[in-house]
Amino acid sequence: MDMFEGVGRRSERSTGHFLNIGQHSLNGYERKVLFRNNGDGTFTDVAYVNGADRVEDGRGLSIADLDRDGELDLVLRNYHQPAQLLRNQGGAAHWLQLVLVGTRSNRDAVGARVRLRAGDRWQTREVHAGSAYLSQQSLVQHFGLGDARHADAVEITWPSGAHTTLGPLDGDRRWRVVEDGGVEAVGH
Ligand SMILES: [Ca+2]
Ligand SMILES: [Ca+2]
Repeated sequence: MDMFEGVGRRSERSTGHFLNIGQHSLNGYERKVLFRNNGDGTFTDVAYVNGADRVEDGRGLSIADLDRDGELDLVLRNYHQPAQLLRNQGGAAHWLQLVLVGTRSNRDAVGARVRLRAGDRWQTREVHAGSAYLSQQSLVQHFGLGDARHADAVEITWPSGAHTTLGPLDGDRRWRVVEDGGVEAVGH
């Protein structure tokens, strides 16, 4: 997966300006970074070319596909500065999203582990409650498929210990999967 890291330093409460504590600062006017997963164990910072290298005093971060176009967007919560929405206007890569509904497990399926294979590439995601500082990411599990139009296999391990195996599943769709139940497309 790709990673976004919000860094910043405390701004003065009344003016919103950054405090200048000179060389005593453990951080500084750091710009935020957005790491692209190169798929070979390395990452490249692509924040500048994507306009994500913000300098506000960041705190919370939520990642969700807010406009349902298959691209993950970012919501940043800043300290004494307005929140920001970084809307992803990326490329034409394929994707697949899963909404997990627990029955024997908790309804949001928090704790579930999902493995997805597209071609020879495996990806793993886990459903978390609380994903960043004072923040919650979407419970919809998003997988980038790259050039693949579908997922060959999806394996879900539910918190109850139950297993669900699916596939192939068409990409560029959101699928709803019920524990001990069926799977249905719930949107594009
Ligand atoms: Ca989006
Ligand atoms: Ca978009």
